[in-house]
Amino acid sequence: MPVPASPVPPAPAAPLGVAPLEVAPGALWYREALDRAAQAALLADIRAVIAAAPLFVPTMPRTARPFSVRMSNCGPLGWVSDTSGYRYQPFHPDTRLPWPPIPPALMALWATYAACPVPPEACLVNVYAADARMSLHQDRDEADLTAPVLSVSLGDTALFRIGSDDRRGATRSLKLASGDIFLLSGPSRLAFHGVDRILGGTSTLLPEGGRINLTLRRVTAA
Ligand code: MD3
Ligand code: FE
Repeated sequence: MPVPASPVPPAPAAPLGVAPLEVAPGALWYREALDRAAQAALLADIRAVIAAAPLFVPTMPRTARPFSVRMSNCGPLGWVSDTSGYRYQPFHPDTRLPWPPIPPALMALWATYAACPVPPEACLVNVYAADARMSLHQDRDEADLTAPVLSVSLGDTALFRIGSDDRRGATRSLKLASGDIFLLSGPSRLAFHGVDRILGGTSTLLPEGGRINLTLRRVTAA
């Protein structure tokens, strides 16, 4: 049976009793959603993902300039960038092996927070050293731009910036801390956003310092 086109799902009621802050229409910030034990368990899962799918350094399509953020993925698809462009593909760019599966704990977070009837297909793992950043951009490499994106922050706090779907529009800055969950749905799905800097020494979760951000994404249209 074909799945009928559905409108962008409404914001979920506060899961686990954590009230979200709606920082822009459809952008829901669940501060301290994960306690320390849940963060540590997720970190162990992601260490295993990185052991199977080593961090790679993406490069800008036009200039071949390396990103300061290192990346990996899990799930049937993973986001990569090189001189051929930005894209999702089912295998690691260096090892050519399939990406490892999305850990069950992350699938459970999608079920709890995303209010999306279809499962995520990609989890992008962004690893920020103390001096890494991510310039203002939109996420629009996904064929399905109606599904939400779910972000989980681990480690040092990020000074994160989010605007509107107009690059020249006003932006606001948020400090995304370890254990925060951020859901981008509705009009905010196409908001420009980036990471201005990492605030060193703000978390003890990662012994090496820095930050890991996980984003769960739906890629293909139903
Ligand atoms: C707003 N990552 O991987 S997560 C990215 O902290 C990315 O690593 C940042 O931007 C990071 O593409 C931000 C929060 C986030 C993720 C996806 C979004 C915000 C978003 C998609 C649309 C609008
Ligand atoms: Fe993004």
